[in-house]
Amino acid sequence: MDSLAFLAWCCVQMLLLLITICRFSGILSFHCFFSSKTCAHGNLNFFWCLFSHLKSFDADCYDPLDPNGNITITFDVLSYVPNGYVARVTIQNYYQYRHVENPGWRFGWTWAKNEVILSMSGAFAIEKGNCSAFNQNTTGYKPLNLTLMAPGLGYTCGLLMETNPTHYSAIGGRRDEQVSRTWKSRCTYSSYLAYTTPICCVSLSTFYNPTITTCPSCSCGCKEANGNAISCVREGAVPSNSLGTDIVQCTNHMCPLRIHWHIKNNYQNHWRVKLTVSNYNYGRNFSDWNVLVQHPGFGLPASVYSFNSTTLSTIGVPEDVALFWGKEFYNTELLQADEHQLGSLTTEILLQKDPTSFTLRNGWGFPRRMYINGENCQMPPPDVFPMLPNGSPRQKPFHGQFPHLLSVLYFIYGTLFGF
Ligand SMILES: *[C@@H]1O[C@H](CO)[C@@H](O)[C@H](O)[C@H]1NC(C)=O
Ligand SMILES: *[C@@H]1O[C@H](CO)[C@@H](O)[C@H](O)[C@H]1NC(C)=O
Ligand SMILES: *[C@@H]1O[C@H](CO)[C@@H](O)[C@H](O)[C@H]1NC(C)=O
Ligand SMILES: *[C@@H]1O[C@H](CO)[C@@H](O)[C@H](O)[C@H]1NC(C)=O
Ligand SMILES: *[C@@H]1O[C@H](CO)[C@@H](O)[C@H](O)[C@H]1NC(C)=O
Ligand SMILES: CC(=O)N[C@H]1CO[C@H](CO)[C@@H](O)[C@@H]1O
Repeated sequence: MDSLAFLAWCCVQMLLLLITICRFSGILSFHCFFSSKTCAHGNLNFFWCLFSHLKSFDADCYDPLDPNGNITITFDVLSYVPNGYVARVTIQNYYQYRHVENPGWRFGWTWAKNEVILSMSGAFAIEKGNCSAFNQNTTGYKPLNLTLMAPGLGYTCGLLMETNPTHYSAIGGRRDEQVSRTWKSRCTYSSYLAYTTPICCVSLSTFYNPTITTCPSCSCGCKEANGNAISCVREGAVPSNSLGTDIVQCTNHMCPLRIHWHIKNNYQNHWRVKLTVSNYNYGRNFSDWNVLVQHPGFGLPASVYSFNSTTLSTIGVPEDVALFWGKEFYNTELLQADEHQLGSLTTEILLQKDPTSFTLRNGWGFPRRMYINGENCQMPPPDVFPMLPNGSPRQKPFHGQFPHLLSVLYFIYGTLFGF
């Protein structure tokens, strides 16, 4: 390999990171971090996905809230050298709320001929290819079978396709140059490929009804040995070797993550919600988490006290969509459960009322859909949502005449249930 070291080359541009001098065969993989929050809005509306015929399109592959989301891989061939070529590989995350968890991504491919990687910078080449199979007449074929682990399964990458060569500015912006050749591939995510069961569920409660609507049982698997049973540990019985493993506390839902939506107060012009995310996992922290809420109330300005937030533009989705994530140096990490408590994050949200649409009837005050880290959470069915008290004159839309009574009710329920 030493004799080939002179080919080492270096250059870093754009998001990623690697320069390869390519020549033989094998699978390349490297790991490294890449940007977690990339927001982009495209107008493309086509979408395909492997396995889309196996389960509902909506739930698994096509995400109507982020229809253009993709991870784009670009191979820019910068130059040809006597026995190979120098390429820059760029990975761009165009998903609005899907990031790469620890320990980071891995990316690889198979070579068309018996090429190898002679040198790389900006990433680590774990496997460089088979030097014994090296053939001096090999030229620049495009890599095949791209594989992206981010960090687990879930992504399917298309073939690398020839596109217009990338232009970049050189000499401090005074010259526009282009690379020799550019190939692009689009990788898309399917939670069906990544997880066999959901990883999250939603529970609901209100100030006006003492009944808590729990997560649907067996949302993420069942405790009992009835086919899709998963193992769990009793509350408080922390396993000693849980670090880095997915060991969840036994619950009726068996989900590692739960989001609780509590309608807390109803004021004249505002209403207040408490949002709590709980981690039932004894061996896993979630860093740079995000929570997405689809709910009609978020079109108006809202005050979010403990999380960072934004509204997302979504085309063709009737309700507003808000995205929440942690505040730096405060709660960007959702900690694992321990023997005393669950990992937890919480915020209150003060929402403005739109007098034409606001109501507490018929479950209007509950979210339509919630995601955590881009994974859909199991919602309870609407027929078990907390109801307004039966026969009460106050089941008409609330208009602020009753805040006193409601706050007393809330106080009682809040004390009983510890919201
Ligand atoms: C990937 O997403 C970006 C941003 O939404 C979009 O501009 C681009 O066309 C998409 N790529 C493909 C191949 O669809
Ligand atoms: C490497 O290539 C040589 C020659 O083609 C072959 O005999 C050997 O089995 C290959 N090794 C691996 C690990 O593929
Ligand atoms: C790689 O892709 C080619 C077609 O591009 C296919 O024929 C081959 O079976 C794939 N190999 C693997 C290991 O997936
Ligand atoms: C999660 O974070 C806590 C606190 O920083 C740390 O003690 C624990 O080891 C972490 N767990 C894992 C699995 O990394
Ligand atoms: C909110 O998020 C933005 C983007 O990630 C960040 O720049 C800003 O510092 C965050 N604010 C707080 C208070 O963490
Ligand atoms: C493209 C090219 O030059 N291919 C040659 C590679 O080497 C083999 C055998 O050494 C030749 O048969 C090919 O023509």
